[in-house]
Amino acid sequence: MKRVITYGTFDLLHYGHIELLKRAKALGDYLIVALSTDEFNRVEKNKYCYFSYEQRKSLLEAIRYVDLVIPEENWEQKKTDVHEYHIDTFVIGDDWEGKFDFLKDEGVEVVYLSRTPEISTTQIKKDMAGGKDSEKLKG
Ligand code: C2G
Repeated sequence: MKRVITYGTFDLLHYGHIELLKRAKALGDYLIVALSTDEFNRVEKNKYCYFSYEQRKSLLEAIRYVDLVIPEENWEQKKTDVHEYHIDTFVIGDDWEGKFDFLKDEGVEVVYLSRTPEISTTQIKKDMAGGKDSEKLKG
């Protein structure tokens, strides 16, 4: 059984996230998502989520590609997570290209997948804030 892990905030879940999770699962048999907690997002990523950790967790658990959701509470845990969960492959979007190559020293394959263009949680928030004037929301 090939075990894959990925990390992220996954707020306002969208098709870019789904495409990432779908491709991540295709690299193995079991996919773990380490989901950034509200505190980690706020303190370390300066992200303020629309959905709480528990809400984001339940959304991810409803996705067919996801087998387990665990909390991401700090930057350092990846090094121990890969051993604790017997991970074969670490996967993340290529906006992080090169940032996690150190995991290769832990015997883990590191894969950076292309991001899905034109969609992001930030863009969704901007478009929704723009209301009827937003290009995206023109009926
Ligand atoms: N993603 C994507 N395409 C998009 C948007 C996001 O492929 N249009 C991917 C990101 O590259 C990431 C995952 O979806 O692999 C989750 O994205 P975020 O929630 O923005 O995660 P991020 O804040 O990058 O957190 O320790 C690592 C961090 O927790 C990663």
